[in-house]
Amino acid sequence: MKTELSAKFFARARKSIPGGVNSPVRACKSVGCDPLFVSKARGATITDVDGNEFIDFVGSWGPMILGHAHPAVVEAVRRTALDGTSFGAPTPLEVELAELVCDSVPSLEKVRFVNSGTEATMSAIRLARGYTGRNVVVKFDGCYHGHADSFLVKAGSGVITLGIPGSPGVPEDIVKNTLSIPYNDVEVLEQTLRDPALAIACVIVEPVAGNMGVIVPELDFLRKLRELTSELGIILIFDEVITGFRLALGGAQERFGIMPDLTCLGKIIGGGLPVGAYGGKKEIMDTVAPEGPVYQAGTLSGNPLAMAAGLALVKELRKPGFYDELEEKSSRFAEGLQRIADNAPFPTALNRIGSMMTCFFTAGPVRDFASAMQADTERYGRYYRHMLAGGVWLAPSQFEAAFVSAAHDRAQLETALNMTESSFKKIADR
Ligand code: KE4
Repeated sequence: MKTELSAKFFARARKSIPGGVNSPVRACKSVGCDPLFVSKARGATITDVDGNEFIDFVGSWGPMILGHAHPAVVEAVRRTALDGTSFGAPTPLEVELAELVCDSVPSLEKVRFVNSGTEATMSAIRLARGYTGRNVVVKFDGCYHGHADSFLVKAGSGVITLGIPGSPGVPEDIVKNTLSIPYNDVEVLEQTLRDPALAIACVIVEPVAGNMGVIVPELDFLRKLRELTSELGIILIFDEVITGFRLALGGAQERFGIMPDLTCLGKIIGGGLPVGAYGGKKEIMDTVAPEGPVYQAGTLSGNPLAMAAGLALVKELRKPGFYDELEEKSSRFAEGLQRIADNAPFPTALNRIGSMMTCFFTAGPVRDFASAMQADTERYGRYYRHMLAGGVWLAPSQFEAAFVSAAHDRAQLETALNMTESSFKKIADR
């Protein structure tokens, strides 16, 4: 595979951008190769600057549920841009998208748009602290909620991928208000939430973990979490930046029938443009400025291009049968993966829900951070490189999700399965 142009861009990039990338996990450090630079993408195909084409299972880390460059999304952005790109004033587009998002996500009565998932979660915990007057935030080991100071405690995604303990620059007196406990552990959850010494403002959880690889909650875990937070007056925040509009139109909360007090969204609702959102019960959201005293702001929040892209995308998701078709395609693909994994001469564990999945290179069950960390990341690196050479674009980390989109066709999914089977044979030694 020719990679000369990517190599040249990477060398240039490293002179002007830290690590040559604008987000650490893209540097491909944990999978033992240099990043390829992308020139374009359409549907489920991504093309690098050297002209190599790949079947894409990263989907820009989640937003591309329709596939890349969907005509409705592209036309909406093109048309909107002709009338200006940002005004710093309200537009009808953000009202329409807010109404559509609140109509789609069961627990949302009001929503505020921001520019990233990190801004959404950062704002949601500030709101929870402002609303309750308490400071402690409880999160779960291996969950990642973006890079705001309060979250960089035993976080997932790039933090575990790079094996960094947290991050320098996060003051101890911030971290002391963040408690991280094991995912799927009801006993520790109850002990923690009932601890009278803790003034807990909120619990924030990925209702399906996507940042230590995919880990599905055991149903009593979310149910107990909702029961305890309701009983103790603790705000329950579902971080649905990945699962929102991914697992169902109404996200994980619709799929599991468990309603949080606040929800954080991102990725899909921007159609690939920078959008995040946080929302929930009116009584809580009306504490946000200018309605209430909890301050949060953003120059580009509600950006018309991003709103137009999000509107076009969400309207496609609301068409009858969209999720049934995606589920059918994803489960057929996962069954094929499972058959390959079952015959692999090394331990594997496939976790899948809806169109998000992770094949862990360790014996299952993978149900929390500790079991995920048993994965053989060196073997994953070899798997990644074989798949890339074979034309399949995976997340450059064992601790991320692979996504099936509406654009993946049968032939592409079959090709990916065949490539997986052949890659497994090549990495079977040691
Ligand atoms: P952003 O600030 O990256 O838009 O969103 C942060 C975030 C919040 N919550 C969840 C559940 C998330 O998964 C994320 C970001 N996801 C990672 C990949 N799993 C982004 C990829 C990257 O950091 O480059």
